Amino acid sequence: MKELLTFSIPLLLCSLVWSGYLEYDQDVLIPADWNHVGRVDPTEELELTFALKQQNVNLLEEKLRLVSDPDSPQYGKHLTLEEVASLVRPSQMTHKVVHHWLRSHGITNCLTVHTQDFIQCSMTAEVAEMLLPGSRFHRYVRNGQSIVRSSAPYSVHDDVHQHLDFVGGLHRLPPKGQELSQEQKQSKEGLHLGVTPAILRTRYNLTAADVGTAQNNSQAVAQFLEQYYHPADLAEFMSMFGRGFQHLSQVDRVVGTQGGGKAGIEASLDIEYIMSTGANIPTWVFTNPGRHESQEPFLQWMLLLSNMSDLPWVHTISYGDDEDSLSTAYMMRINTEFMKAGVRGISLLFASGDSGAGCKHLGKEQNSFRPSFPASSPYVTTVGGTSFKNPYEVTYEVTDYISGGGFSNVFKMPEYQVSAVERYLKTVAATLPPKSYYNISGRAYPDMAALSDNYWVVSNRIPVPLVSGTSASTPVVGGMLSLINDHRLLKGLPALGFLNPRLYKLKGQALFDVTEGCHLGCIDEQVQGKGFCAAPSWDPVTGWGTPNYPALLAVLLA
Ligand SMILES: *[C@@H]1O[C@H](CO)[C@@H](O)[C@H](O)[C@H]1NC(C)=O
Ligand SMILES: *[C@@H]1O[C@H](CO)[C@@H](O)[C@H](O)[C@H]1NC(C)=O
Ligand SMILES: *[C@@H]1O[C@H](CO)[C@@H](O)[C@H](O)[C@H]1NC(C)=O
Ligand SMILES: CC(=O)N[C@H]1CO[C@H](CO)[C@@H](O)[C@@H]1O
Repeated sequence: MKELLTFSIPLLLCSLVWSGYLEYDQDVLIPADWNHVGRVDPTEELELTFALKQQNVNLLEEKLRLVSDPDSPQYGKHLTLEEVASLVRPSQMTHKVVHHWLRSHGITNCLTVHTQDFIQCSMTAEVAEMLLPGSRFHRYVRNGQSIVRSSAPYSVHDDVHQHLDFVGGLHRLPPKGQELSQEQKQSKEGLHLGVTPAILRTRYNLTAADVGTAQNNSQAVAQFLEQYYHPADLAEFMSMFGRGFQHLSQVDRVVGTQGGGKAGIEASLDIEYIMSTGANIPTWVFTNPGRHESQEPFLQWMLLLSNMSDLPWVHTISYGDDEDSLSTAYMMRINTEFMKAGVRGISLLFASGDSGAGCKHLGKEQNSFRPSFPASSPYVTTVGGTSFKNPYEVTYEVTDYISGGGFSNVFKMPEYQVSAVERYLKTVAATLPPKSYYNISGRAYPDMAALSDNYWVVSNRIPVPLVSGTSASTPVVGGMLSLINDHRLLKGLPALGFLNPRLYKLKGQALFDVTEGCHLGCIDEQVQGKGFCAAPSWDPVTGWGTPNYPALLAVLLA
């Protein structure tokens, strides 16, 4: 289906002549599971988000490197939102040109964010289509959810082209959840060792004393689909599984609007597990189904981060899209947004995905792996998945074959991981998949991992077994990083912030190395269902491995 998009090349050529396509490589096809309702009435109000060109992005990147590198004198000297704003705020010229452009179309109903690099405006569909030549707005529905998107690529006038990164609200669909599977991998039901908070705390060496106590520590999960957690499920989960360690049974703060209806397994899982490893730490839920049908929920969350000066230190996010479905302009800009968070001392953790290396069909008997974003961003910490070697006992961990991993086709390999990745490629050279399947110069992920198989979740008041996915491992790691932040804050040290430069310098110290098993790849003659395989030290399946909490605490407190 994606191949149809090659029509974007002639469009790009003509764009040079009259007006610019900001996102010429954006996938504009709406998947068949969304039903087309029809054209949007010209008088209907839409809400679009304009990502204004920022200043000093190179300086921001350098600053992030310095505050995240434990060997730099600037380590931990994080910026406030105000300081980030004065660094990246768009130029006066950019503001003038963009505002003039909007006003000349009668668009005046706009909000901005603290960093002034996003503007969100309402306008009628008719005005939006005039403003953005090429766009044509339609309504689509799926499972009772309704969205408005453009069926064709949009362009912008030459005058504003250089002042914008992209316009949000036209193409990207609410992000896919990392498909949680709930199937059994072994045959004897009931005999499994289901993963519960007690099992995780045993495996990762958390004692009853390992709970949060600091005054102003907090952690968060973000939800984007029609996914809600129910306070009653969380309470029930904690009463069933929360014995033996002090914990909270209520969310501290919900940012955004929780819808009604049924709880989602994903939302229940995230909140129940971040609050079990990051026990007793105040927890926020960011929930954004999109206030308006034309909003992109993930982008809305990014805007919130740029508009709130007081945020939790750790955020875990269990969603992602294929890199090749998103425009480069969009991914580059979102990556800058991750830098803006990291430089403030915020740790962003993303699930690595549940399709192993992924697979993209390029042509007849020609495939390649398929990286996912934001997992492939160099400025987030990406978490893969593992299983117990023996599913009936707390043993050492092996690769969970679904664990997402590989190499980005968009982001260059960051300096902090070069030697780790080179070492891997050398160690396993003889058994690597053919080079045509992946891009050896790209950002390699995941960075670390945790158990992702056979979790117990309470959803809609019912204990549900056998829930699996990197959606599970991500909040588990997030909770443990929050506990480490807790100790750091008590000692007057800054929060961990963007962890990767420090994580890679540990070279696997304080982590349980995962060395067995391969994840999924393409089902074809060349690779026969396999992607990459775990190996000693870092690998693109489980990263550096899983946390040995007391050891990790010790090295990250030093
Ligand atoms: C950002 O926050 C300010 C208040 O602090 C608010 O007025 C503004 O509407 C917010 N922006 C968006 C896009 O919601
Ligand atoms: C942590 O767990 C591992 C494996 O379960 C065990 O070998 C080790 O002794 C434990 N304690 C510490 C402090 O690492
Ligand atoms: C490989 O990744 C680099 C960035 O690391 C990118 O510039 C290049 O286009 C990618 N190649 C392919 C075939 O996607
Ligand atoms: C991020 C966070 O939890 N901040 C809290 C720090 O403490 C003040 C005062 O108690 C709260 O208002 C913040 O929400």
